[in-house]
Amino acid sequence: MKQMRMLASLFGVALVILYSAVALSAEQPSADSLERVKEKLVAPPAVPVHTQEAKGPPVIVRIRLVVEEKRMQVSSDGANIWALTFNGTVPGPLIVAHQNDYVELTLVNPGTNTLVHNIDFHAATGALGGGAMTHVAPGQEVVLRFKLIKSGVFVYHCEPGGVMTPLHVASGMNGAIMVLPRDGLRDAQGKKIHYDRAFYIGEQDFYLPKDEKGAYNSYVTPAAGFGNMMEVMKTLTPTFEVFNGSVGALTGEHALKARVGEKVLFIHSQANRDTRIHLIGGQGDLVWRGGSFADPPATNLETWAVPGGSAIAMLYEFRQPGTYMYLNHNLIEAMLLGAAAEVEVEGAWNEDIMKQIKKPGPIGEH
Ligand SMILES: [Cu+2]
Repeated sequence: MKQMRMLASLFGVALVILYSAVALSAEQPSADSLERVKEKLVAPPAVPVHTQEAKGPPVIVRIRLVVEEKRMQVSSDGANIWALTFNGTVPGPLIVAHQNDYVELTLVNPGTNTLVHNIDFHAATGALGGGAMTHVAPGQEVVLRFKLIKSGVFVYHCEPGGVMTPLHVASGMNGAIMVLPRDGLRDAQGKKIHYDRAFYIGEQDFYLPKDEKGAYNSYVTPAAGFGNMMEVMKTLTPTFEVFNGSVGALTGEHALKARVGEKVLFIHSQANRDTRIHLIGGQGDLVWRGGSFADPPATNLETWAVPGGSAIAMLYEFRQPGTYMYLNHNLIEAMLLGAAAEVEVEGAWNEDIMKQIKKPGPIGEH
């Protein structure tokens, strides 16, 4: 009898173990066996080489982000900052993957740095977007894998905790990830749509302390400037509001390039502060409001909001050649603080869409 009971309880234990194993494999299939693909990250506004539609089953996208604390010029009048960066640029590189892929991130904090950093992916689920699992002191690295369960464009940023979080984010430590639907993008009618090129623009608010004479301060270490920087931050008035790290980073010889007839995808992020984007001489053909690719895009918007802490995508087909301005349509921030880019578009002028009937000249009869 005693033996029977023991056998029964052993059988019960075995059943529980078997059931748990089945339940575990049914609910949480292991990603360990998936193909691992290395993604070569590039400096914005460039985007990494990618396919718009997934070419098969989900993969593990391997990326490497190296934290670089570096001095950067913000404008030609001496404004500078100890930028806290992912891979040396503000914003950090755009990551591209597809829904249901996994990201395997190696976050490296070299021993030459001075601060603890981590990363919060708005595209990740749980543990503060990975922030709770990725704190790395100088000289450490960490590897995190997370599944991309939702499609869209999302911000990532450093999030060490407390006042360090806004200090690091406002020092440039943010970027974006684009999670494409597996079968690519669709327009407002649900028809498949392809883009011919893509640009990543990260808008950044900087809060730079000055001395009594009005000259910009420079500091020996990032932390040495934090106290003064916090005083400027509390005014909620940025000293600069720039695209891709500095005034003029995307204008003049650094202007973005496109051709008439091309569909261009603009990915725009702002990790901290609301902005509103406008293309002078055009309209947003398709705007994925809030960055979600699961919702139909809005059409023909003159200006589109990018709430602080988000990224959005806008697709525009250029119909006329010339130099376009792409800017934050708080025009004070665009023209006085730096939030403007240029797009140089080549091609033939379409006189049906616009024609100068009379050149500027003396006032008379027409
Ligand atoms: Cu950081």
